[in-house]
Amino acid sequence: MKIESAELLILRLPIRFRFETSFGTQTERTIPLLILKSQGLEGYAEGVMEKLPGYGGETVTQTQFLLAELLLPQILGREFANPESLAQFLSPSRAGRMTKAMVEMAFYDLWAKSLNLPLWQVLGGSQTELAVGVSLGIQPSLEATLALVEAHLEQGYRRIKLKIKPGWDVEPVSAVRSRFPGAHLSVDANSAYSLKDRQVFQALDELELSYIEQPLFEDDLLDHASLQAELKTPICLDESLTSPRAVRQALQLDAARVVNIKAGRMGGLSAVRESEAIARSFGVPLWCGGMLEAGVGRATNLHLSTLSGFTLPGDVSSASRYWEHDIIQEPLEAEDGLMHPPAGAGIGVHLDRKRISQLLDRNHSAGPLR
Ligand code: OSB
Ligand code: MG
Repeated sequence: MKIESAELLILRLPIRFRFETSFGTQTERTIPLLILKSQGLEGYAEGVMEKLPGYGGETVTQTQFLLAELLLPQILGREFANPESLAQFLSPSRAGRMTKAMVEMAFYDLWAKSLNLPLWQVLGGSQTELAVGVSLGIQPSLEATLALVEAHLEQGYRRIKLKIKPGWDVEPVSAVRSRFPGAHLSVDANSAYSLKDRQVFQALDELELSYIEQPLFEDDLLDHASLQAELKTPICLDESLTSPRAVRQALQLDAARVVNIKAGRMGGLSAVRESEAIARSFGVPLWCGGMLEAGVGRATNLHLSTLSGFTLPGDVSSASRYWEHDIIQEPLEAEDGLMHPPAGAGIGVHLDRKRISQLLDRNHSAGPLR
């Protein structure tokens, strides 16, 4: 399939809540939306890079530069036999993983549409009823935390993840655990601690958490292994897992016993498929992470969550939690903590062009790239 042309739109969406993590507070997202065209079809992908580096270090401005100067000149007008061969073609380039992921994912959508198959089938997924959870940001008070957890448990979410940071960890998490003894609970530190903070993790280890996500810095694989050896609670890595290689090495070192998968962070869906197979071979469960995606990214996440290794509830909750008005026509909503990949070819969703035109970020030039 030949990639005939590409269009990049940069959108700005206000988030319906204030999302505080150990690395900062987000109230809106700047979302690059890539459209690849071929044979009268359009493939869509959302980028998860940020306006300013926070979580993963890649920015929207970098992405615009890489697409215009490096990646699109290489792929436009070129024939690719399938998405894996595009991923292989891109892999030697040192371009940002999130940018390459966006290109590869848009081509996956295009490819699945050309086969007239839903993306999940092309990926080799099998489970189409997906248990999902929520990631709750740091709240201004214990009362607010308890009320938010209660509201989401009442809605049926199958796992509650609490963001923690130094100074906001053992106390709020213990309070939530005492109030909701049977809840499936986890915490996410987003790399905010070091091995000097052992007592925090010893205390959290007593709270029957499903896992502790990314406690230490992203390149501290050895320190994660030494922390894991001291804990009964599994460590789940997020930021550290930037490739299938990183997944294999983390699992070989016993630096993690649960794997968070994000297609953007790992460079695309081919890397996700490889990582899923590796984790499965180690008997390690996976779940699909989230990056506050709008409808296109959320739909892609639902499709990839159908792979059989994804046995834990992911961070893929109702779109209406995040957005007053999404960028796609289809609602993507959880019911009793369950979601389904959209039916239809490719990612199975249609852009809401009118909404998108209202959201175009005037600070960024956008439009057709060839
Ligand atoms: O660490 O999982 C994370 C959001 C942005 C960046 C990193 C993370 C997150 C979340 C939110 O936890 C997940 C979501 O609701 O999409
Ligand atoms: Mg995380």
